[in-house]
This record gives sequence, structure tokens and C-alpha cells, in this order.
Amino acid sequence: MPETARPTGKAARLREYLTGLIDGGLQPHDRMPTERDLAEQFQTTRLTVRRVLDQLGHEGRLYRTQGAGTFVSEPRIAKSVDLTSFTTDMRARGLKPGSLGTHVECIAAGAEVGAELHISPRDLVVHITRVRTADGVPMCLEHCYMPAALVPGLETLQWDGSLYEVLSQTYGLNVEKAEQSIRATVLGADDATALSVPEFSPAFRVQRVAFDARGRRLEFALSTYRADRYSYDMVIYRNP
Ligand code: 16G
Repeated sequence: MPETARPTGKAARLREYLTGLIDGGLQPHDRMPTERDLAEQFQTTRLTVRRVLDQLGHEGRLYRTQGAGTFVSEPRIAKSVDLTSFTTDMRARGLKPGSLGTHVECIAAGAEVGAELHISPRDLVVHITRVRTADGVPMCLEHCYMPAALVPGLETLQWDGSLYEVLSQTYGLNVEKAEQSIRATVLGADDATALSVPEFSPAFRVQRVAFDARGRRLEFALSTYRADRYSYDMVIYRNP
């Protein structure tokens, strides 16, 4: 078993010390002590120090810049699995939601989207693509598809903000329930560029079908979230 999975006493103490620094006084982008200083302080090898730093790097708590050192990462945005919109999520965290490069079109659903929305592949859907931002930082790449029959004129409407607010206020459609799956992925070149991260960065791919109270399928959405800035948090209960 690798040392990182079953740390020696020194590695465990070092990890505790470093997480204390990250959670304690240090701010995002502050520099961590050097490998050499940590090895001396904990009377251990640089290899052990590097493994602990690497592990914290994989967990998204630290990042390294070649030749410059190791720094504290921005904290992850804890996304609850409650049914929310991007706008609500960001506001709840004191961040300003925004969108970049919004593109809206009315197209034929095609086989995959038609199957998810329970409509014919030839039926029209409104397709919205945009990069969602938090305080101006790209966080998530969204593709949303809605049956055009439910949202007439959405493609020509002047709006820039919360889709769920528009659905509710303009069309009287309220999302009540969603079926959602979350899986891991790595970003291809285009998605990585859109999210301002290097190609092959890890990401969460979230697929959602949203329903209203009458059970109508309002939206099929594919959202790709940066894994370095997101965690999915949930409260779970033991079955009685
Ligand atoms: C979230 C939803 C997305 C929805 C959007 C509406 C997930 C995985 N996806 O990003 O399906 O279209 O919120 O947000 O949660 P808005 O009202 O801010 O436009």
C-alpha cells in the first residue's frame, strides 16, 4: 500500500500541521513552507514531505508552480445536492453569479435530448450554452435544453441571468424535482479553455432532468464543473 494511504507517524503529523496552516492563518495563494524546511522541522525525508504535499495537491488544497513553490488553493465551493439553481447557489455563498458567452438557439432535439425530454427527435428544443461564473471566475459550463413548446419565444427574449427565474416569472414553470447523476471526467481542450484551466483537468459532469409539479420534463441539462473549485456535499440518513 502506498505511503500516502497509510501514513507514517511523521507523515500524519506533517499532514496535520499543513492542514492546520491551510485552515488556519493562511489565505488562498499564500506560499507554504519549502520542502526542505518542512523536512528539517519534521526530521523526515524530502520524499515524505513531497508525498504529503502531493496528496494535499490531489485533494485540491494546495497547488504547485514550477520553480516558485507550493501555494494554498482557493477553497472549494461546497455544492449541496439540494435542488437549486446556479444563481441561488452562488448567492447563498456570498458570490456574484454571472454568465459568459451565452448562446441561445432553437434546434431539433435529436435522439439523445429527445429521449431525455420524452419528445420526438424532430421536436424543437431551446438550447442554451453558457459559462457560469462566480465573482467573475469561470466555474461551470452548461448546456440546457428545454422543449420549445413549453417556452415559446425564449430564444428571442432579452434576458441574462437566472434561467429558473425566467422559467418561473415569464412562463409560470417551476422546477420541483430533478433526476441527477454526477460522474467524474477530464476536460478536453475546448471545455478546458472555456473554464480557464489546463487541458485534462478533472471535472464533475452533472446530468439533470428537471420536472415541474405536474411531472412535465422542463429541462435536460449537462453541467461541467471544475473539480478544483467544487465539492458535492450531502446529508445522508441511516434507514430505520
Ligand atoms: C444549475 C443546474 C442547471 C440549471 C441552472 C439554472 C445543476 C447541476 N444544474 O446549474 O440544470 O439550468 O442551475 O441556474 O445544478 P440559473 O437559474 O442560475 O440560470
